[in-house]
Amino acid sequence: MDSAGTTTGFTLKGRDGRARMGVIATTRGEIRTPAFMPVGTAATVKGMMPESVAATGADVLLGNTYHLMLRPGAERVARLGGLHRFMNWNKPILTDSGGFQVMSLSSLRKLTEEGVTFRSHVDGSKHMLSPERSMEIQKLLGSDIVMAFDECPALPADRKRIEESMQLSMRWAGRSREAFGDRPGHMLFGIQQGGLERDLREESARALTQIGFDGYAVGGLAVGEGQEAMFQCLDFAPEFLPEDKPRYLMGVGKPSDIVGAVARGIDMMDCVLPSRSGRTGQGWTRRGQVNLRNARHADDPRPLDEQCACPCCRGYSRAYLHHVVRAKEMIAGMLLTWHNLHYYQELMAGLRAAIAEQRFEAFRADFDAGEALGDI
Ligand code: PRF
Ligand code: ZN
Repeated sequence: MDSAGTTTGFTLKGRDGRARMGVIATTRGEIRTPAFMPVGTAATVKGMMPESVAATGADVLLGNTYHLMLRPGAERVARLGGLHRFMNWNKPILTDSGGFQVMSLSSLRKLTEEGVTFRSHVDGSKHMLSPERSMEIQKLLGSDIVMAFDECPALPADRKRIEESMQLSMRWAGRSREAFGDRPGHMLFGIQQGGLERDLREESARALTQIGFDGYAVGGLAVGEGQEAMFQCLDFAPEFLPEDKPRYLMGVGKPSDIVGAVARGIDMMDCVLPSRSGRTGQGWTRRGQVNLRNARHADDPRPLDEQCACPCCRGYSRAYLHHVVRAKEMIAGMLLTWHNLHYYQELMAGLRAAIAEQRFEAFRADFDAGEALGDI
C-alpha cells in the first residue's frame, strides 16, 4: 500500500532454483509472473480483438511510445480518454519508452546528452524524445507500467561504446525518475544496460538501484548476440538487481529463450514473435516451430497442435491453415496469431505451476524433449 492507499507492487510467491513465481498488483488487475506480454505496438495486437487477446490468458499488453507519438499522437490519445479506452483493453498496459525503437526504426537520428532528434519512419516529420518527453507521453497514454528512457547499442559493439551508452542511459534513468515524479497507481521500471560485460551490468544495476524503481528490466539483449551468449549474460545480470522487484527481459523471445530466461530469474518478457510469425504462416507448438506453408500440410486433417484447446486448433485442420496461408487470406494470420498467443500463455501458466510445485527442472526437461522431437 502506498501513501495514497493504492495497492501496486510485486509479491514473490514461490521459487525453484533461480526461477521465480509471483504477482504484480496494478490498479487494472493482477499480472501473474512469469508473464509474457503480447505486443500491441500501434494500439492493436495485429489481427486480434482485445477480448480475444484476453481470452488467450494475457494479463498485460505492451504498447510503444515511439509508434503512438508519431501516429495517432499522444495528446490525441489522451483527449480520447487514454490508451486503454482508445484500444478497448482494460487490463494493465506497459509502455516502452521509445529510445530503442528510435534507434532501430527512424532515420537521421541525432543523439545528444539531452535526448534524441529523429525523423519519423511514417512521414519523415521531425521529432524529439528525451527522458522528460518520454515520461510525458507515457503519462498521456495512461500506461500502468512506464519504462525509463534508455539507449541500446546493437551487438557486437566495442566495450567503450557499450560503457558510454550504459552510462548515458543511467543519467537518463535518473532524469526519468525525476520527471515521472510521484504517481500513485503507476509504476516506473529502470532498464539495465551494459552489453555482455559483467562489470558493466553490475555498475548499471548499482546505478539503477540507487535511483530506486518499482521494477527493473534487463535491456540490451537479444540484439544479435545469439541464445548462448544471452544465457551466459543472464547467468549473472539479473542477480545484480533487487530480489523483491520484478525483472523484465525486453524483446525476448522464442519459447526456448523464455524457458531459459525464467530458469535464470526473469519474471516478465515481451516479443512480437508469436504475433508476427503467425502472420507469416508459422505456428509454435510443444514440438517447436511449424511452417504451415509447407506442402506436407496440404491434405492433413489434423489440427496444428493436438493438445491445444484454442479456437484455431479446435475448429480448423492443418490443410485449411495451409490453404489460407497460401491464399494470403486474412484469417490465416488471425488463426495462427490466436494459436501462438494461446501457446505462449499456456507455456507461461505451465512455468508458473511448475515453479509453485517445485518441479521446474522436470518441466524444463519435458519442454526440451518436445522441441527435440520436432513436428511429426
Ligand atoms: N531498451 C528498451 N526497449 C527494448 C530494449 C532495450 O534495450 C530491447 C532489447 N532487446 C528491446 N526493447 N527501452
Ligand atoms: Zn492452438
